[in-house]
Amino acid sequence: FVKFDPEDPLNIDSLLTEEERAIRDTARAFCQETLLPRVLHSQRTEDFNPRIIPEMGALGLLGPTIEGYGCAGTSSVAYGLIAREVERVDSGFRSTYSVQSSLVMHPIYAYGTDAQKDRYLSRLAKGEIVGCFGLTEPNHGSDPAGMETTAEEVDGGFVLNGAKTWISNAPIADLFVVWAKCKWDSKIRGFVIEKGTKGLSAPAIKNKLALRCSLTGSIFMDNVKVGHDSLLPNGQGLGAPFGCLNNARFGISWGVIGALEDCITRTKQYALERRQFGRPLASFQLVQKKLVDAQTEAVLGLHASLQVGRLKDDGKLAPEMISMVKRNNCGKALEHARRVLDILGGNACADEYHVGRHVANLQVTNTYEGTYDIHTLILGKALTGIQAFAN
Ligand code: TGC
Ligand code: FAD
Repeated sequence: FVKFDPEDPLNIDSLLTEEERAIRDTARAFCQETLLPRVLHSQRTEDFNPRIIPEMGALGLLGPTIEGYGCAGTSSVAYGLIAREVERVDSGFRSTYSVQSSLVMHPIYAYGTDAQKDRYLSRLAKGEIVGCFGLTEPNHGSDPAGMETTAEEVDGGFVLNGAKTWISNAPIADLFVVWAKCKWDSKIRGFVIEKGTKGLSAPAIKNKLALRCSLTGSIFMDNVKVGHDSLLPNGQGLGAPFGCLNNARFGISWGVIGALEDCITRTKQYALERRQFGRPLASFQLVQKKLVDAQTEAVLGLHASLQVGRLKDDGKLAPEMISMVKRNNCGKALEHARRVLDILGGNACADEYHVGRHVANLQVTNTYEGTYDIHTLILGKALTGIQAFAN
């Protein structure tokens, strides 16, 4: 037998390439040395540090799976490993990262013209400009098909009207990827709108209970006139935004495990040091059970995401596979982060112990990009052949 390694219980290291391990180590060093020291300030003040995005860009972490345009051209697993390291520090930092990589760079790369790719991708990869992705509306979250935002063709381009809400990065975005129903054929299409366009505004949503390290805002479009070159021509229908969500949901499935792993590491250390009834907390069976249950779910979730990543890169992906790992890993991370939080006793209330912040954040990760229950229904439809979303 080999010695059991509690840091890597099922030896995921042996399933990664040398390049993936190197990328993970680079990301981990950056996140622990540069992001972690800033997290409490951002959490307390909701003050987003804009340096983070160019710092990630300088390390080649942004849009890593894209080929060309200064991007690294990595595997999907490497993208997942980066998300895990970023979210080990905070889900909000990972949100900023995911939106830029999967929800802004990906649609331009997959659905954009060569001119759009040349204009935006390398600047997004360097983090010189920041993007956001507007799908959710005040009246349409889980059912984006009902969106009310419209695009109308006019002389010289399009006019967009509507509102989006709960949009990550919107208040600092230079570039807005916005999804609208086109009046001429009722199909949903993506538009790239630059900051400063007349009629476009993106006020921040303040005083959030969670994800305080990333900025969130609304997008208001009041007769926003854009040229024909703002349309993403190579994607139409809801499948286009869902194509982006597949990538982001995949990254979230890795990221939330990073957050859970951080909760386990911190509460285990606390349990070893804190004594009650003359013994360390770690010596009590109930405390050990909480830690072991959490560790088991974290490692099973990680290996499932690894398998989905490999299938994705081999062209053998079904979107339901992503629903399965997004749903399961977010649900398990929230449940077990909440359970190990108990180990901190009264100190669970203190932000410098970090675990309570992860628990609050994980409620959001269990909600955005399709709630836990929506992914249940996606999988329920695949399992039974019957859709249960609507009449
Ligand atoms: P439905 O009829 O099932 O599908 C409509 C069309 O879309 C296609 N499709 C997909 N294509 C690619 N990948 C997928 N995963 C796809 N899922 C569906 C489908 O084939 C169909 O194509 P076509 O050609 O036949 O038209 O759609 P529906 O209206 O019944 O909706 C079903 C439902 C509930 C599953 C869907 O609307 C859904 O997933 N709702 C959740 C909404 C959501 O995830 N919103 C995310 C907003 S973005 C966000 O939260 C970013 S947070 C970022 C951060 O900060 O990290
Ligand atoms: P609703 O759709 O109103 O759902 C409310 C509840 O009803 C949920 O529990 C849901 O599961 C349940 N429900 C809904 N329909 C059904 C059904 N048919 N059967 C059973 N139960 C159902 N969106 C973006 O477009 N871009 C972003 O960058 C972005 N960032 C976000 C950042 C944060 C911090 C947050 C909180 C949200 C963000 N979102 C973003 C929005 C997010 O995707 C939505 O909140 C999410 O999709 C849920 O939509 P909703 O809030 O309208 O909830």
